[in-house]
Amino acid sequence: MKTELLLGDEAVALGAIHAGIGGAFSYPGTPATEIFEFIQRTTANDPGVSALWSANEKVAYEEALGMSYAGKRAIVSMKHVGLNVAADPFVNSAITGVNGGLVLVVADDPGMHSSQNEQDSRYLGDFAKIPMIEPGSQQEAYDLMFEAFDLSERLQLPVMVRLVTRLSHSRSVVHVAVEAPARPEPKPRPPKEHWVLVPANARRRWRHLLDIQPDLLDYAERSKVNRLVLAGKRGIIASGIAYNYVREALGDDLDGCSILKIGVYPIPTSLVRQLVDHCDEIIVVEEGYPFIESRLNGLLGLPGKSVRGKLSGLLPQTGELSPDLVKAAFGKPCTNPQAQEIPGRPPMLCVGCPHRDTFAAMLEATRDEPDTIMFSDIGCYTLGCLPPYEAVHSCVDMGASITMAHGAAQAGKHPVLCTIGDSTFTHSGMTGLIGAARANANMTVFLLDNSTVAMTGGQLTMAHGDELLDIVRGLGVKDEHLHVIEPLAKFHEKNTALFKREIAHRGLSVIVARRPCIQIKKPKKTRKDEKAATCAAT
Ligand SMILES: Cc1ncc(C[n+]2csc(CCOP(=O)(O)OP(=O)(O)O)c2C)c(N)n1
Ligand code: SF4
Repeated sequence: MKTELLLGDEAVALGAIHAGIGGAFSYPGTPATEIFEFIQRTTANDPGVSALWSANEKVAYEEALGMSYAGKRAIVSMKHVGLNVAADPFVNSAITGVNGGLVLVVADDPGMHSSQNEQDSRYLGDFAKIPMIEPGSQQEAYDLMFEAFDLSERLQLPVMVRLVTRLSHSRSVVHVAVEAPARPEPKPRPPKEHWVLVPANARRRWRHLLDIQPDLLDYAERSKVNRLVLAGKRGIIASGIAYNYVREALGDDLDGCSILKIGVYPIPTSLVRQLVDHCDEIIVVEEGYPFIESRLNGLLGLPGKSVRGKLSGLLPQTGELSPDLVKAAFGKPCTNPQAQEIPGRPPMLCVGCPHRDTFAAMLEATRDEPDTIMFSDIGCYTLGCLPPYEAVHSCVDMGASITMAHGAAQAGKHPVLCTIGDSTFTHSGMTGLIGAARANANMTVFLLDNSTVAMTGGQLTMAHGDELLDIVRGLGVKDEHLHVIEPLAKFHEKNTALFKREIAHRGLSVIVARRPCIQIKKPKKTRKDEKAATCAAT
């Protein structure tokens, strides 16, 4: 073994490489982005591993599933809301089953450091009825990837590994293998009707998934990761990274408590029962929603026992946990100097950002139309909601700008504008534009082509420049109302005049605002050149 200083994301990535993956699939999203980036960097010269960004999370999941069906191990990684996008293949792949090990790594973002919500992916894993692994440290993140792939192949199910921001983005020394073991041979194909979800097959496969649930539970009960220590009458259940918070908060006092550490799901029922039988009081400490606590309480609570955690108000239900919050829950003084308030530093569009010039012209073009609705999407341009522009009136989910604008146009509103970036457009804006073009909806789309996925750190975009334009045309947008502008202050008058004309047009217009993000040195290559670009970089 050797030691490396790794982020939680990197530990997962290295674990996956050492477990013998044939491919990694992902769409950028904080705090999961570094998983894929590490694999892409590390395997750039290894023809046995393919690592290309995907157009969105559903695409990434399906590409990984295809690789698994073909018999190879695959990792697919995404942020928590990405799993909403990938929910359809995710849930159904539990019914078809997998072939080569398929591990889905989802990074949740409690506290919403850079997300639209703080949903807890354990509910989706539970819903799909698959095993889940929740590492509590960078070392576990590395070690448990081997287990995740083995388990996936043994049960022929996808396995979810759940991370949270604090683990994904903190570094620690990790003991890792000196070199990767030989990649496993591709697995032979199972009966092909497993994969064809017509009702007759799907009913059989669904029954099978229900029938193997006891095997999942048995695995969780026996897993070394789930550890029960019986001592005093105060019992603690702590999962994932929250276990470390409990250790830090209680120090030596932990010795007087009984504790169950959970890192593998389904929740190990018999271990929980032993703890509950032994203790009068149980405190549940978990990052995210009160997933374990609500199961423990059921509908009617545990008679004669006190169960406390987020539901009871002992710990907050919103935001991220911390050792200090856990200390407070156990009645200990907060001693961590880091808990001192750090003044907030709100994000803003960079000075010189192309989005600034587009917003400035949009605002001027609609100055006499106070009822204008400006739908938007997710990317750097979302910051246009802040002064001085306040030109972003909605940000709901990726791809929602064009579709919501179409809905408002169908409601008879005018003017209806929307802004969407190049990456969000190819993620899920394109499908909405087909409908808007077919309906010739009375709205103006501003496609902000800055040649990169800026908000998540400047990853490769699927299409930009003329390629993007070709896509827009291919979706049915007519040349008469398709324009390219350069968002620069010196073109402000000209751009504003064009915007006014197109907004007045009763039908669909698309204006592509094309200028690279100033944080990238030159326009990024598109996915077509990705492998070559990656190889050249090493
Ligand atoms: C479902 C989902 N996946 C990923 C993300 C992370 N994310 C936020 S914005 C963004 C893309 C931004 O790129 P683009 O639309 O081109 O705008 P830019 O930031 O370059 O202005 C991504 C991937 C997210 N918020 N939601
Ligand atoms: S990173 Fe690029 S796109 Fe984002 S605000 Fe800065 S200049 Fe604009």
